[in-house]
Amino acid sequence: MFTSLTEKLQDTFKKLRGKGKLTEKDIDAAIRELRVNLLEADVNFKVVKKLMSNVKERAVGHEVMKSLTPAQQIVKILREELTAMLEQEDAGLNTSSEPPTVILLAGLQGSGKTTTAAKLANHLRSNGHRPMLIGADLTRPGAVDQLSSLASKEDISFFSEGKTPEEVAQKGLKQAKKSSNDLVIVDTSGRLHIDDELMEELSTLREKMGPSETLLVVDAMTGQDAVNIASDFNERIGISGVILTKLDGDARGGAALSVKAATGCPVKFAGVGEKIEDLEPFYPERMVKRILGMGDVLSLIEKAENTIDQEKAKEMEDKLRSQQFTLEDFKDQLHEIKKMGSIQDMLDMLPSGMGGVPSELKNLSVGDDQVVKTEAIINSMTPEERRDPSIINSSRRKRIARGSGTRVQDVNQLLKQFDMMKKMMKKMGGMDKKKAKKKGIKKLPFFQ
Ligand SMILES: Nc1nc2c(ncn2[C@@H]2O[C@H](COP(=O)(O)OP(=O)(O)OP(=O)(O)O)[C@@H](O)[C@H]2O)c(=O)[nH]1
Ligand SMILES: [Mg+2]
Repeated sequence: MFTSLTEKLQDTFKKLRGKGKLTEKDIDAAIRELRVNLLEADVNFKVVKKLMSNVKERAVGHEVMKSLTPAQQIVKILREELTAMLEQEDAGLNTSSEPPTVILLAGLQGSGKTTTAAKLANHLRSNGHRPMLIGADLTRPGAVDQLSSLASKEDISFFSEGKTPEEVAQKGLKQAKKSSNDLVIVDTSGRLHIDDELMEELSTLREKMGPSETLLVVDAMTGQDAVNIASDFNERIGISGVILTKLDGDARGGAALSVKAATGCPVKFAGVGEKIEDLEPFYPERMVKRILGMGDVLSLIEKAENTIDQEKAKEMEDKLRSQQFTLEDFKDQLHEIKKMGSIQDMLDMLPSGMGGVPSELKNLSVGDDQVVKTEAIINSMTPEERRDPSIINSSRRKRIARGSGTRVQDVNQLLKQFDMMKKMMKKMGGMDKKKAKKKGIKKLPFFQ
């Protein structure tokens, strides 16, 4: 993603790096280069102009921090200006106070509407919604089947009955009400170009459905075209936001950097691959970090969170709340933790102040070996022992160690860790859900 722009920017920064103090001439030269970098990345020229004038003003002015080299200073300013440019207050999705909320997806042919519809449904479901997908693309043969098979693969409700797009959508909405889906996502047909027929179809759908969101799906790789398409759609039917797809294949970044500034439409989500989980909310800071080549730890964490089996997490949460967390569940959970990397990674996501995370727990490594060992130990226990570890006396410990090919110390350690984990969970499990969410505990897989 953004590789060519990032490389160019880094080259420009490298040239500045050796300098102890930047003169106005150095800054001018750097800004000229940055301008070329951005234009080559297909960033809208008006956006580049504004951005560079802001950077220059601040770089030449008195804003110099002692702790930074002049080159770092420029990176810092550019980073802040880019972030400010991408920042949007209206980034979240609007929902209807009278469910089901309607989300209408629009866009040109092949932009990624159908794929994005399924990704979005999956994303929203993991945020607690009960979405239904409505296939209202009756133009392209196979379009309905494409969405229906994505839906059934992911076990998402699906509807597509009717002769016209609006009939399908309206019937779908009725069905959603009946089956208590709180949200519908309507996939519509695409065209090669913006034409009157498409606009009419979409306008009718908007009128009849009263969507809370009309989201334009655009291919980020088309750069400036994406900006023009967004402007046109916005003028003709009015859109509430943009979903940029195929950012994973976009080396230049022009669309990501320009759409908001050039059209005023917020970018709400980014498609970053072909798989169902490859959709993320558009976070300006992260985008900028990626563009400037600063890595993106946050996104990685979030990805890991989303790979966690949602249903299992829900089940786990219920068990935790009712204090029925057993060693069997602990064993299952180990696999989830492993997906995160380590238990340390998971615990690090707890808000500080939740406190009292015992160091023994922190040190619990969850490499493959450890998981295998822990599983072996738990497998060697009787169902009764798994339910109630307090009955595991020293002779039972010996038997379990023998049975699992481990040492008694290993069994002891596991039991101790389990006990602590349970205590910690109890503390959180007792908290009401809202409070836990507020404290950020929802980040813990159990609380998703
Ligand atoms: N790499 C990548 N591919 C994507 C992304 N989003 C969609 N695609 C691919 O783009 C192609 C077109 O996607 P569709 O969802 O069928 O596009 P559409 O807008 O519904 O197309 P029409 O219904 O023909 O208008 C598919 O091969 C998708 O897998 C993305 O974020 N990254
Ligand atoms: Mg489609």
